[in-house]
Amino acid sequence: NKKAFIFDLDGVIVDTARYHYLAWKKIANQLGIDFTLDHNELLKGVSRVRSLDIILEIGKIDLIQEEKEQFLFQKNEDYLIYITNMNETEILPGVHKTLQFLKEKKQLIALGSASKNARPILQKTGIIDYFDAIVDGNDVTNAKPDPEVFLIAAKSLNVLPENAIVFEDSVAGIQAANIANMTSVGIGNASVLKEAKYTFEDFTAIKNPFIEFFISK
Ligand code: B16
Ligand code: MG
Repeated sequence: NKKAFIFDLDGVIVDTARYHYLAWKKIANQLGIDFTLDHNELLKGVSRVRSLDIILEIGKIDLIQEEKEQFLFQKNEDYLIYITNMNETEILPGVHKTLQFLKEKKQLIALGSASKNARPILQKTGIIDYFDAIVDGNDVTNAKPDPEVFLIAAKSLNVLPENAIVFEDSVAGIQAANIANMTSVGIGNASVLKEAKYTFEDFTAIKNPFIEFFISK
């Protein structure tokens, strides 16, 4: 059975989750909202538009559409500055080794990210050629926890959802993978990613036998 290994981007392949956080925190502070790391968990994996709405809900603030668009624009401008000089050193530990191993085993690899900035990041970090399919925020209408992004990725590789394995750092993304009937693998804190089928601190903790287990399933 053909398998697909679907990677989220932010917080899984690269530590851009930190840049998203800094850019949103600046906006929250401008709005007088005390924005914590716990709040930030709610934003992970969620689209840009939905992220702003969550921040406004936290602060119980109503904005008119023009004001929202201004903040969305500012968020992305600040984020783009953070990612301008990204390079291969920002690939998270163990990711390269895992991608390499999957390629050696002739497995299909996809990206399933909510971000509209995914492609330039894969290019800057030099790993774009590993991916047989790239599905990102420009290709979907429904944000995670909706499974759309992962379902499109599996479909474009001609792989059934039950034969897809998703690596995710966000609660919304784990939920999306579960709803899609895929195997969810949480990357990060197991007490946050409780709904994941498996959880690992990072990719250095994922050993080859774990991957081989899915390949042979
Ligand atoms: P952008 P992922 C998500 O990427 C981030 O986790 C989330 O924090 C961000 O708001 C979203 O992308 C949209 O990103 O503003 O660049 O379009 O984790 O799904 O790779
Ligand atoms: Mg993520």
